[in-house]
Amino acid sequence: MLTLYHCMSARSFRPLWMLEELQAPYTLKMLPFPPRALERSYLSVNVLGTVPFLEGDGVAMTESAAMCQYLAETLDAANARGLHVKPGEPDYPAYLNWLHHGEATLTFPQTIALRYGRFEPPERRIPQAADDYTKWFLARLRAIDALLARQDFLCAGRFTGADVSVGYALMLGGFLGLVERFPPAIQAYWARLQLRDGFVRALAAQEAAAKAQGVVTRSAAQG
Ligand SMILES: N[C@@H](CCC(=O)N[C@@H](CS)C(=O)NCC(=O)O)C(=O)O
Repeated sequence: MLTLYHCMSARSFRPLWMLEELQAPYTLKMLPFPPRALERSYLSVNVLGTVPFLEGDGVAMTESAAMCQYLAETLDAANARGLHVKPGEPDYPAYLNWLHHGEATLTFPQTIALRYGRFEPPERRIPQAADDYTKWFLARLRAIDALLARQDFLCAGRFTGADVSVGYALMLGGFLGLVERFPPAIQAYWARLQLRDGFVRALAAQEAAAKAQGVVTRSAAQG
């Protein structure tokens, strides 16, 4: 069975959401944030000290977008849930693009905004960096805005792992207080994603696991 190491609403929410969409069995190990400082023993599991870490059945992965792709491909071989877009489908290139866009283009600037606006002690904060990278993130929403103005999901005419990857960046945008600054099509898309059973179950799963494992239930990103 797969084990997912997770901090409340951190990027590890991506594979957690995927596991819930797929209704797959898994073990959820909750960690305080940042584990590198607050749970030093975790470094012997993942030398980077980051979450997510997915292990079991020959798996040892540290990248959330790659996990979305891996889980969709391997846990739903018949693709009954449609979360994976196969190489033969016309939207396969778009699928890979948006899957990686969620982390590489959208989440990257958010983490700078969070670090220099919120996580660092006050004397080390850099308001200009936080502000600039918030604007960077909002400007990078332009590409998905153009798409979502004319379709419900990012690609293939259905909900896929790419929506989980990008959806998590929007969730983090919510923690940064930016939802009102999302363009209307993205606000509507984000509202739709939050209604999904898989998303609701993932929220409940992390809450229940945190309580059971004695980890605080508030995400560090919520400030
Ligand atoms: N590119 C990686 C980034 C992983 C990452 O940096 N995770 C953050 C949480 S959102 C983390 O563990 N930060 C704690 C630290 O850097 O010590 C992914 O998409 O999974």
